[in-house]
Amino acid sequence: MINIKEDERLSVLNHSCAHLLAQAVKHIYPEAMFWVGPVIEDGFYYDIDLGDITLTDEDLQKIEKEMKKISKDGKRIVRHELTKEEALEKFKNDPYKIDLISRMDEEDTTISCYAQGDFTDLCRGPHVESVKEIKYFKLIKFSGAYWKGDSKNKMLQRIYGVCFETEEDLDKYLQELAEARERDHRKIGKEQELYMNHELVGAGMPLWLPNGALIRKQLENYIYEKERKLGYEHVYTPCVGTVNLYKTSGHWDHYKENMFPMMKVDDEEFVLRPMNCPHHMLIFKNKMHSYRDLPVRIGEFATDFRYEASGAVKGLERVRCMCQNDAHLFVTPEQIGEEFKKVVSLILDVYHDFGIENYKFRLSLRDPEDKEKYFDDDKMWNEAEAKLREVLNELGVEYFEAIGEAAFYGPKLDVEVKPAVGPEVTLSTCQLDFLLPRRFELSYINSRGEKETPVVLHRAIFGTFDRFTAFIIEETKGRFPTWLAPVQVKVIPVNPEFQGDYGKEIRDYLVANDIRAELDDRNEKLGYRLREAQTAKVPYTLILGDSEKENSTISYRLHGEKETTTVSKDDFLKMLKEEIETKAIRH
Ligand code: TSB
Ligand code: ZN
Repeated sequence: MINIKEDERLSVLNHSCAHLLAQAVKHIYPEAMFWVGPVIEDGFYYDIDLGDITLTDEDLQKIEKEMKKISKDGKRIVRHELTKEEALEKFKNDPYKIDLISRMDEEDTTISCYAQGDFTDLCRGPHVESVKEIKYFKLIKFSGAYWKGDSKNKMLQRIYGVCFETEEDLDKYLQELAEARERDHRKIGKEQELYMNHELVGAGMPLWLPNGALIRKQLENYIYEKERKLGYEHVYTPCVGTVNLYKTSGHWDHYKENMFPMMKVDDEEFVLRPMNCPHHMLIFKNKMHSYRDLPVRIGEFATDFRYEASGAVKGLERVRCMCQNDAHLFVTPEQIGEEFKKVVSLILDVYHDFGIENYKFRLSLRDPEDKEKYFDDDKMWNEAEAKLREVLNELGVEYFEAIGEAAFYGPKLDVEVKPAVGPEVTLSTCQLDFLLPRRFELSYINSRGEKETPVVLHRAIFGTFDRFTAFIIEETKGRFPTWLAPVQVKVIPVNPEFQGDYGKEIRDYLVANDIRAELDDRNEKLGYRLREAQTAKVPYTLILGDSEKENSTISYRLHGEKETTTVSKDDFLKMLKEEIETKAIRH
């Protein structure tokens, strides 16, 4: 989808449309007061104080209608300049504007306003010449938003909208938006009963329902096998640690705002862990290591807790309780390049298996100015960053660089993907770290018999099972490949009275052969039961009538297709097994 903020003309048009929105709101709600109305990637929003009023869908339609009317009137948009003093006087009854004006620089004496008909707003501009030009727009949604994003402040009403130059552009955008909403993992997650949330458990704490749990289990088995083959050793460790553990690692100083607060138990101070590195460092330290043992690769499907702002929490994609597909690889300095390459290859391998094609590699570097977040050792940073760049160039992988995105302990390679709705997120990550091994005083005996500090690679291929599942739901639009589908085969006897037993027999045969098969022998019309299997996006539906029963065959229909194919049950099983074995992707 187009990024409106990056298109100069569209950006101005959307900004003017935000003013048009405000004017319409003012006509309908004369008491309304306005905070800010910026242009964003997918249009604009305006934060409005409507007193005690909470908007409804009908209100949005009413406002949109009023906007159309004002646009038709076609008033010019005129710029006025004021001194700070004049501005304070003009807006003296509007605490929001006073707040904005007061914070403007004394030297920055000219303050501009834009007027259109009976409405004036404080604004830097620029704007289109007349409201006539604002024709093809749509109000998209509304939500509550705290003033200045602070939950201690008043809740304002935020209205989102979007504006284009032509009707076709607007229609195309709305069509894309509708499709994106259709594949939003939160929608499919509900429809297919993959996960749920409950306020008694808490925001960002998903409960995985049986269907979702089945998918997750497949993902766990899949990556576990891959990692085992690559020499990883998996462990289990507690999802808490003492404050001292996180002081030792540096998280307490550099990552505290992302952590749940400390809790006291007897004389110990604990935190819910946000990362698993410290635990794995201690496991490495538990034993003497020679350079011959390295790399040591410690993996864990580890539960972590992070404080994410309540507004940022989103389905399975951004949660407060997550499970990382984590590993820490302890290597000699000479092994960094080789091991980093192996991780990148594993990422590519996994993406290939899932048919993931739209992603970007981001090399995340430190911001050398930010001495607070990043530990101060330029030599170490420069070396680490150069090393990652070198390997990426060697591999011929395309990537872009992002300053200030590194972890506090080192630079990293992140894989960025775009969800159906909302901004890009990181899926996989591989992070280079010279710092934590030192802080934990880790060592191994090198080939000269001396003690040396290992280097650590932190890596998560799926990122978290939570985020990866969200992504895979959206990639497949809920049409999971057969190996991942919670229910792989739905067995439907045409008439349960006559072929019910045969249906049971086939279901039992499939289940005994490790296929996730379910029987639908309810007393419902065949069409109804077939439709339900379609809606649930079950890969295979078996339709069993008299002829199938007599000939000991089955007739199957692939999801989304009309035609049925008749084969023996053994042939069907063989075909299914092969599809599952090869993790075939459904298109
Ligand atoms: C890779 N210590 C490293 C680890 O060894 C680490 O924790 N890295 S991380 O902070 O980048 O997190 C790993 C992955 O978790 C990210 O790449 C991202 O895919 C996923 N992740 C991060 N925050 C969230 C969240 N709030 N919800 C879901 N997944 C998340
Ligand atoms: Zn780590």
